Amino acid sequence: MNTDIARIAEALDRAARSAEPLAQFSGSTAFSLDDAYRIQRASMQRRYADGEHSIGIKLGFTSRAKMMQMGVDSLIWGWLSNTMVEEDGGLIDLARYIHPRVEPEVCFLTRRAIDRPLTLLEVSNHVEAVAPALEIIDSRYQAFKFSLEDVVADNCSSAGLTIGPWSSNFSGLDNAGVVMRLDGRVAQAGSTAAILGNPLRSLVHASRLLHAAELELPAGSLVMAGAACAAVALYPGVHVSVDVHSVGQSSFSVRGDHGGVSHE
Ligand code: OOG
Ligand code: MG
Repeated sequence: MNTDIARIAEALDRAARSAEPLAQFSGSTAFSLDDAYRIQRASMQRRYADGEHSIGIKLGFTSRAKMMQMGVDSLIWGWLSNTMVEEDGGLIDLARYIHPRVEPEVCFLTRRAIDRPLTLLEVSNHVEAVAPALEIIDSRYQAFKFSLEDVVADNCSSAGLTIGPWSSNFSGLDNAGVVMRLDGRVAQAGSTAAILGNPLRSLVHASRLLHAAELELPAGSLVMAGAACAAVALYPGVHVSVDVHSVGQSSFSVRGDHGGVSHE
């Protein structure tokens, strides 16, 4: 299996860098969920070896809307690296993505290291700030189709993100309205309550998952809580914004001059 882990990690890393999709692995090479996380770490190690560094983690499938959209029903997590951050309010080039989708999220900034399983009460003491965020997910698999093991191996489709201004207003975060607009029209709307009943619960789950993996997350890390609503495909020229009630806004525009080349 070790050679398979290295081989699959390399293929996924190459697919991400070249923006060329590949076939799912789980159909041909069966691997366990534990092995999928090993592949994820091995592919991130390749990026770190080339000078990238981790800035935190993301949770996936923390809402019913996302589970149903993708046909996957387990909470998953992956790594965020410094090169994934796109400028808030900036211009995004689709050329570095395969078939990107955008989804509305909230992002947390940790104040203390997450080094043990935390309760919901304890989590608040570990968080410095919250921000509205947009996550750009981009599966490295053809047609954005995958099994649970495939998507975990693929670092949970992590590809890009924008983070709006940090806020220390946590009141009402358990049921804050979320609206994502494409070119000013509402594309997805919901509530942060859709994220495990309270997005702070994403941190509770993160603390347990990190502990089980014998990992610690240093203070000053980002944690993306997972999307409250389904993801929407990006296209050249579109302007995307998210508004999280009482937290704030984040937005970006996609360059209009990329031909929208499909690799499928
Ligand atoms: C996997 C990533 C899921 C979320 O917020 O639920 C995720 C995918 O949908 O491709 O980021
Ligand atoms: Mg997400």
